[in-house]
Amino acid sequence: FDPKKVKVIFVLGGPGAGKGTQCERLVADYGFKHLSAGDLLREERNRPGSTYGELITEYIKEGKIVPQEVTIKLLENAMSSTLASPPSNEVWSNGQGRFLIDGFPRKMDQAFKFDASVVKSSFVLFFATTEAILLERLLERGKTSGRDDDNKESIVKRFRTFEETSMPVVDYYRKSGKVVEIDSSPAIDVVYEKVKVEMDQRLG
Ligand code: UP5
Ligand code: MG
Repeated sequence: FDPKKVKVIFVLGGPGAGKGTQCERLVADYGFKHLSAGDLLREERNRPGSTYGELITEYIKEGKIVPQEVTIKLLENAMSSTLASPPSNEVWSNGQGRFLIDGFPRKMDQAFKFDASVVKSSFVLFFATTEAILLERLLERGKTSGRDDDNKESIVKRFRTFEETSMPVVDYYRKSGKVVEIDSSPAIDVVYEKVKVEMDQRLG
């Protein structure tokens, strides 16, 4: 597809930081197409006949990053099918697409590959809060989410991967001035108000 026709915003932050929650609101107010890398991986794992099912299950439980080829392919496919049948809203009808890519890139090789071969992001929304808050949110969600990584053992592994592997990506984009950091400790509405201010400044 033609990268000039789309605007991509990466949404990063630790496990449970509120990426998905804030993206949902942005979809409603700004006409974004929301693509969560984690959701795409979980869908692929559940797809009958998927070659990668077992691999994805194992990586997610261990909080490790699935090899980039798999994730980038899923994102590219999802972007292509969105462009083939775009959401019916004003933004997309004007021929300009907007994507929120949630939970990606979370490893340097993914960042390099996606920037070079798919499309460069306009900026990065980074949700930051403490591990204590993240843990509380994830354990609470784990009571009903059915996600097999919402348990204490997997959560601790996800935290470690985030610090060691994903924070370097945030710092890398920070050096090029692309990171918009938002404290996601307060209530959902309070966080979203801040997100909107940043969006309005950048999207015009
Ligand atoms: N909540 C949210 N905001 C709140 C607030 N301000 N105040 C109070 N509560 C708040 O929120 C989490 C929970 O907190 C919810 O119950 C929510 O109501 C509440 P959510 O919006 O779901 O947070 P999010 O940041 O989306 O958390 P998520 O668990 O989805 O983050 P992860 O990054 O861990 O999960 P993801 O699905 O992105 O990835 C899962 C796994 O997939 C990874 O660990 C990895 O193994 C694999 N993966 C890859 O290998 N490669 C990739 O590129 C991407 C993923
Ligand atoms: Mg999420």
